[in-house]
Amino acid sequence: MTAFTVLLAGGQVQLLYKQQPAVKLICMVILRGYKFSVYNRIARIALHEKGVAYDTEEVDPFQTDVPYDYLKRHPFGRVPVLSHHAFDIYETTAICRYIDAAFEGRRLLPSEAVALGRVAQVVSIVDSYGYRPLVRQVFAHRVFRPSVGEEGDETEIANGLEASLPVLGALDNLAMEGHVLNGEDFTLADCHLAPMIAYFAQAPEGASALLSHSALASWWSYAEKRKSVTETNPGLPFD
Ligand SMILES: N[C@@H](CCC(=O)N[C@@H](CS)C(=O)NCC(=O)O)C(=O)O
Repeated sequence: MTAFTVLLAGGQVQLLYKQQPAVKLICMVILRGYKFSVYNRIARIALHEKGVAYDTEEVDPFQTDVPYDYLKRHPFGRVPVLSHHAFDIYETTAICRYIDAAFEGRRLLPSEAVALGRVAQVVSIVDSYGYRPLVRQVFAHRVFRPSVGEEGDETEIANGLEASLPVLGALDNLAMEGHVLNGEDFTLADCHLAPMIAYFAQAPEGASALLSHSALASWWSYAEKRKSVTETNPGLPFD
């Protein structure tokens, strides 16, 4: 602390204290998760969109020794968990809704009923039908595993590509309709989808499947340049 005096209107002198700039403030928001996790990145994109300052704590859910302290915060051992002061919350959709409601800034959920319904629909499609084929099958086996010196499984890639087509088709229809994924209003639907498409499009098969869905491809060419998306790009382990 630095002490300094000010002269008040009545002539009294008051001693005030000012925080030194070098003193680090304790961050109230911590995102606990795994750098390469798409779900971790969804929450990070929402935090960046709202301009929230946060710290990160690395937890790899794929290791066998996930710390006990973490499991107390997330009984299913997945990532991420958001901590805000003493409040912990897990499940990415819940985390993102909390971020949107708890912090100032532009709202990431539309107020209008049709668009609000579409946001929830995109999030649910991505979670229920998209994550596994796009990320765990196509990206993991074509891009991530080879990047760490492991062999990808061609059958997983082929099955993942096949299963990704109806997902891309459904998202393309929603982008074409224009209530969400429209390149104008960046919502929680964009936050949820961007990390999955970012990974999927790194596989050559993924990139060409995306290109044959023109509304979705055009949404991605807008979303991939968004600051919150570029700032949260985790790269690959040995980049
Ligand atoms: N329903 C969870 C899903 C989170 C999730 O599956 N995260 C992955 C990383 S992208 C994970 O923790 N996987 C560990 C595992 O499958 O054991 C959420 O919405 O947060």
